[in-house]
Amino acid sequence: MNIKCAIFDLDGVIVDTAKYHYLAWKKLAEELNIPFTEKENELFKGVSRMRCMEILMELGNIQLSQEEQVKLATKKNEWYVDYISVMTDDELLPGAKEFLIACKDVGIKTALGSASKNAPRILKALAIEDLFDAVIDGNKVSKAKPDPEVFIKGAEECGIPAENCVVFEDAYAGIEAAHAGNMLGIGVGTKENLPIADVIIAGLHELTVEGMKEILNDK
Ligand code: B16
Ligand code: MG
Repeated sequence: MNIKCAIFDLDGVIVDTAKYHYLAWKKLAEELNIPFTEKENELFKGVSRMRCMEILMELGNIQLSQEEQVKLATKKNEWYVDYISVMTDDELLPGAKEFLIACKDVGIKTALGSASKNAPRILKALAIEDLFDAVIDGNKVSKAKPDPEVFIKGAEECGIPAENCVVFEDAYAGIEAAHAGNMLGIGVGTKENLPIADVIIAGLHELTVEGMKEILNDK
């Protein structure tokens, strides 16, 4: 496979925003008297805000009107935005910025493919918005991962065919989305959590662009 475009998920690949999502959902869960720990929070990773709200209702075995769900999810988001408003580039995951710069240096296009509607704000806080040729986020897609829409749009905006794109993802549904879009999926995490990934790395600090090209040449 000849790589021409690398598409990156945000939370869990470039930055660890999961801890802030966790704190905000936990605060809401407490208001609703729903037990909520880091274990339940795993279900929320890579999933859209309103789907998270539905999962929270399932966990608490409660039903709320659509209007009430939107109101509570908005409240959660306000707390989340407060948490991330003080975020700095110290919170970039190891090797992420260096890897993006190295891709640019060798002419590999870069795209963001995230479910988060807060992605532009986060990229700005981390001062990495200039390192992406395309930013596709929760504001630009109508179908959530495992649907490939977010990655297909990223490839299109970069002008690269899917067969020359690789996706970096920490969520199982994200690797499924890459495959559904005819792209290879590099799992950021463990083989146990991401058994369907084409390659597994613990983080971008483990990989050089040359190393990635070599691995992908055989795929
Ligand atoms: P927001 P990713 C995802 O980001 C998070 O993993 C997930 O926990 C969150 O619910 C989702 O974004 C939506 O975020 O409420 O900010 O729109 O992994 O797709 O970059
Ligand atoms: Mg993620």
